[in-house]
Amino acid sequence: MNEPTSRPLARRAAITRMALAAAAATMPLLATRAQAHTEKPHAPKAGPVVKEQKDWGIAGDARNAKRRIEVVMADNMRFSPERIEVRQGETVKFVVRNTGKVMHEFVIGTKAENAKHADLMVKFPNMEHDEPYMAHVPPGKTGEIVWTFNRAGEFEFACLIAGHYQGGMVGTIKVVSGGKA
Ligand SMILES: [Cu+2]
Repeated sequence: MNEPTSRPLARRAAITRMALAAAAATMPLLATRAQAHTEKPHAPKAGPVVKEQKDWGIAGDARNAKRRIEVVMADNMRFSPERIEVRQGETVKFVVRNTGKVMHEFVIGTKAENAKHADLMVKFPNMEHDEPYMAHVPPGKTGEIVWTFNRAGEFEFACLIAGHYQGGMVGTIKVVSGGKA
């Protein structure tokens, strides 16, 4: 109160410091997230799959997969089929074929999770990522994943390659609880 002229300056300095601190706090977070993805090689999976419960299910065992679903990915940014329905508790072996001329991927998740991940892929287009709920499939090749849908709900499968998700390369998976699928 006794230094009316110096106060606004001090406040501005404080605001700048806060802004810098905020920027410093977010930058490493992004870097760490991207790094966490790059640490995992794209090479074929070796050793046991880490089974982590996700909102959209958990990694499954191939021997429990009584159902096999073929999904085709094409350069028109579409999956075929675009809608899949499974029963809660069902373990599905997805055989994902890329009939296009560019890389595509099949990533299962919630709508929110895929959207978040897709944003990250736009910011870091070369970000490598590999999880049991993803299949990265080069042109002309076929990928496989085994997933257990132990939670009911509406989920998504998507190609998160920069531009593809935004181009509408998304499908839906409905996991129905109870006896009917
Ligand atoms: Cu794609």
